[in-house]
Amino acid sequence: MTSPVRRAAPGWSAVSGVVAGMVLVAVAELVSLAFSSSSAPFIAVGGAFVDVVPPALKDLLISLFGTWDKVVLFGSMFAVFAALTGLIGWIGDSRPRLASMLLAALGVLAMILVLTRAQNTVLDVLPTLAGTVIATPTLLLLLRTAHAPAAESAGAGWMRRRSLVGVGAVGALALVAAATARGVNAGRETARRAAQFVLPAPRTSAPPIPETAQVDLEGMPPFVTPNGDFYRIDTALAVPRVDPTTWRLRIHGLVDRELVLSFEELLAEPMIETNLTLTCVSNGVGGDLAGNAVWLGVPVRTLLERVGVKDGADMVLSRSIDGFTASTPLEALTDSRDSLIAVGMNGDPLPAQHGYPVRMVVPGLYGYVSATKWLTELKVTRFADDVAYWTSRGWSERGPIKIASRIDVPRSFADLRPDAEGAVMLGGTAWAQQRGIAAVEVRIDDGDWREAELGAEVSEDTWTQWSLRWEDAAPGDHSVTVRATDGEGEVQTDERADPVPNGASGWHTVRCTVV
Ligand SMILES: Nc1nc2c(c(=O)[nH]1)N[C@H]1C(S)=C(S)[C@@H](COP(=O)(O)O)O[C@H]1N2
Ligand SMILES: [Mo]
Repeated sequence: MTSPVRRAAPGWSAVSGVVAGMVLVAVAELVSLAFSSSSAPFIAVGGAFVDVVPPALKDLLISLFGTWDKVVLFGSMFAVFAALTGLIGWIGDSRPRLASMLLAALGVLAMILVLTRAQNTVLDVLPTLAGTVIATPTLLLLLRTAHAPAAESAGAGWMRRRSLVGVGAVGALALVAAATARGVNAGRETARRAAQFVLPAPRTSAPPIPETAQVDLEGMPPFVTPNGDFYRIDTALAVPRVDPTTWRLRIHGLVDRELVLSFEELLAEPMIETNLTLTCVSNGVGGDLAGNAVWLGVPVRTLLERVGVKDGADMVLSRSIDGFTASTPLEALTDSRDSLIAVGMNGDPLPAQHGYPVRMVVPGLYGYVSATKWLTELKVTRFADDVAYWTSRGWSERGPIKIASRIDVPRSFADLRPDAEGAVMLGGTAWAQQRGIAAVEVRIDDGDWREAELGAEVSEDTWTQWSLRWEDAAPGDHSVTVRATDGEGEVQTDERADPVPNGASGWHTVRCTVV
C-alpha cells in the first residue's frame, strides 16, 4: 500500500506539537500524584531554574511580583514550553521522526533535572518517563492527522483535525485536574498531620501583648500577623511535605557527640515562646516582606550545649529537606537571644508553607541566613568551610537586619480628608530586631522632623507601630517621609541601598493629597 499524497499544514503541525507537549506534562503530572510533588517535571524544572537565577533577577522578580513570583514563574515556563513544543511540531510538519526525537529529548532533559533535586530519588523520574513514552507516539499520530490528504475537502479535513483539538482539551483538563488534586491533597495531608500532635505547653510563655501595641487606625496591619497572611518567601515551588513520624533532626559537624532527634523527642524538650518579627532581605524600602508572630520552640542553645561545640566553629549551616541551606553565625545561636527550633506559630503547629513540622527562627538576622523551614539538619562548621544557598548566589554570608521604618497609612497617592480640626492621622511600622525601636520621626514635605507616638514595645525583637497626628494638614499635594532610631541610638540612614547583597536601606516616602 502506498500512502496517499498529503498537503503540508505547518500551522496544524505546530498545534500538534503543543498538544503532544501538553499530553506529556498532563500524564507526568497525573502519575506524579502517586510520587512526591518534586517528581512533577514542571516543579523540578522550575526548581532547578530558581536555583540558578542570578540574585539581581530574583530580587527584581520579587520586587515586581512580590509573593506572586511563583505564579509568574509557572506562567512563563508554560509559555516557553508551549513555544518549544510548537516549534517541534512545526519541524515535524516535514520531519516527523526528528520532531518525535526532539520531544523525547525534552523529556529526557526534564528527567535529568528531576534527578538533580535534593529530595528526589531515581524513582521520581517515572512520572516524566511515562509522560514522554506516551507523548512521543502521540505526536506522530497527531502530525499524521494534521496533514490533509490532497483529495480531501475542507470540511472533512476539519472533522479530522477536530480530534487534535479534542486531545488537546483532554490534556488540558487532565492537567488542571492533576494540579487541583495536588493542591487539595497537600491541604488535607497537612491538616491531618497537624491534628496528629498537640503543641506542648511552653515552660516560659511570651509576655502578653499589651493592647496599646496596636495603633488604632484604619489601614494599620495587625500587630500579630495571622498565619494565613504571613509573607512567604522560599525557593520551593511545591511546598515540601514532611512526615513528622519519619522526620529527624541531625546535629553534627564540629561537635563532641552527634545527635539525632525524632519529632517526639523534640516535643519532649522544654519549650519557650517568643514574640519575634521575621524579615526578608529582599524587602525593599517600604515593603511588606516582614511579619510578626508568637513562636514556640526549643532554644537552639540547649541543643548545641548537649552536643558540645568544638573549638574553631563559628557557623551553623542549617539544611532543609529540599536542599536549601542557611549560614547562621554560631554566636547568634549560643548567646542570650532566643533562637528557636520552632514547631508552633501563633498557637498552631507551623503551617506547611512556613516550614511544617520544624523550622528555625533567629532574632536579628534576615530569614535567608537563619529561618530555615522544613529543617532536617544542623551542621556546626566554619564560614571558611561551608557556603549557604544564597551566599553562593551573590548575597552576603551574614545578614543582620537593618533598621527599617514604613508608612502604612496613608497608602501612596491617597486623597486625605482632614478631621474637623484640620488634622490627618498617619501611622506605620518600624523594626530593628535585637536593638528595638527608640524613636520614629516623620517629615512632611521639607519641614522639620516631628516625633511620632510609639505603640507599646513588646520586645526589642518585634516591630513597633507608630502614629502621628498631622495637625496643620494644608490642602494640596504632600510627601510624607519616615525614619526610625534604634535602641542603640543609631538613626536610620537615608542612603539608598538595594536589597542585594545584604538588605535595603533608605527612607520610605509616600505621596498623598490633602483635599
Ligand atoms: N527551606 C527553606 N527555608 C527558607 C527559605 C527557603 O527558600 N527554603 N527562605 C528563607 C527566607 S529568604 C526567608 S525571608 C524566610 C521566610 O519565612 P516565611 O516564608 O515563613 O515568611 O524563610 C527562610 N527559610
Ligand atoms: Mo528572605
